[in-house]
Amino acid sequence: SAVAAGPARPPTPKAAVKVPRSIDEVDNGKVLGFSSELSEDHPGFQDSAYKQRRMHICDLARAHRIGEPIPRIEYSADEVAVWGTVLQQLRGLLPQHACKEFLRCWQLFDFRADQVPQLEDLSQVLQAHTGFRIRPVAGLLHPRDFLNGLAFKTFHSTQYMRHVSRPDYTPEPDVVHEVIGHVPMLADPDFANLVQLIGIASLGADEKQIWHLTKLYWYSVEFGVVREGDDIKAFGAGILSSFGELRHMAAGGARLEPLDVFQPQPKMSYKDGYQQRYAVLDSFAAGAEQLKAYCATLHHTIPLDVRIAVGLQ
Ligand code: HBI
Ligand code: FE
Repeated sequence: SAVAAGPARPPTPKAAVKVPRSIDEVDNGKVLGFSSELSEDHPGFQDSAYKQRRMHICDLARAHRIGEPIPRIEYSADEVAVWGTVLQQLRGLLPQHACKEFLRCWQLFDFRADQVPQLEDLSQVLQAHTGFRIRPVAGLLHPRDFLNGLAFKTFHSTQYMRHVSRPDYTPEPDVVHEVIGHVPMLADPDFANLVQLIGIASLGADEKQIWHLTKLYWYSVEFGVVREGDDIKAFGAGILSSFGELRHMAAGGARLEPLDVFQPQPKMSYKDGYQQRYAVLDSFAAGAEQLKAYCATLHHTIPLDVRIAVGLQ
């Protein structure tokens, strides 16, 4: 009866979201993507030597600790050939279709077709320009951990190569996507600031907010385009690192809509070919202003020491 049940209990509070106080507290072990077995739609599914190689590189990532240099990988001739093929193809399209920030930062890196860049070297360049660092990871990281890492100016990057049978395609992030798509942009201060703000918004965010931020990340860092006068240029890594997607963008293959971080974002599509829609920024500074305003509407509190650690006033 009501009497025997005693006074009503306050509703059980939702499990508190853990806010990491430094990058060491961001877990890089919860990987959502492919396990060692891959799956039927992965180009390396039937190639046991490939799976072993990929797992070996993933194991190195799992063993890595912040502060240690990122292990150098001796890439095989096949792996270098894949890298070289993609680099050569993209070199034909990027000068015309990548944003000016990308092209400026690209020159810092001096990529060569006969050598896969080492994450440790790239991380050093980024640290010198924007303070961003690279942390190796074994695959698609849990969105909360991935986004939290950005708050601490840490970009989690895979280090294994896509399968040699499909230089133009990968169903998961790989070192080509990270190095060509993400790394140069992270050397640009305005872009780096925007990315860090997405990360800061994720600290202590609830699951719904994490999902919204995942979509904002998708429609900006992965598939964003930016206005340059009358032109539209690519800054999203999913465009910059894909010959097909770049041509699709250049041909006006997707509709363009201004990015509005307060609006619900469209469903993301990973698998059905090229993007049907790109979100447009007027500039990275304008995108950052929007994100700051969005952060101010999030009602969770970030502990003071974390606010200081990430440079929030
Ligand atoms: N993990 N390694 C890696 N690379 C990404 O680009 C990535 C990720 N985990 C989640 C993720 N991207 C997005 O779904 C957003 O949550 C940011
Ligand atoms: Fe990516």
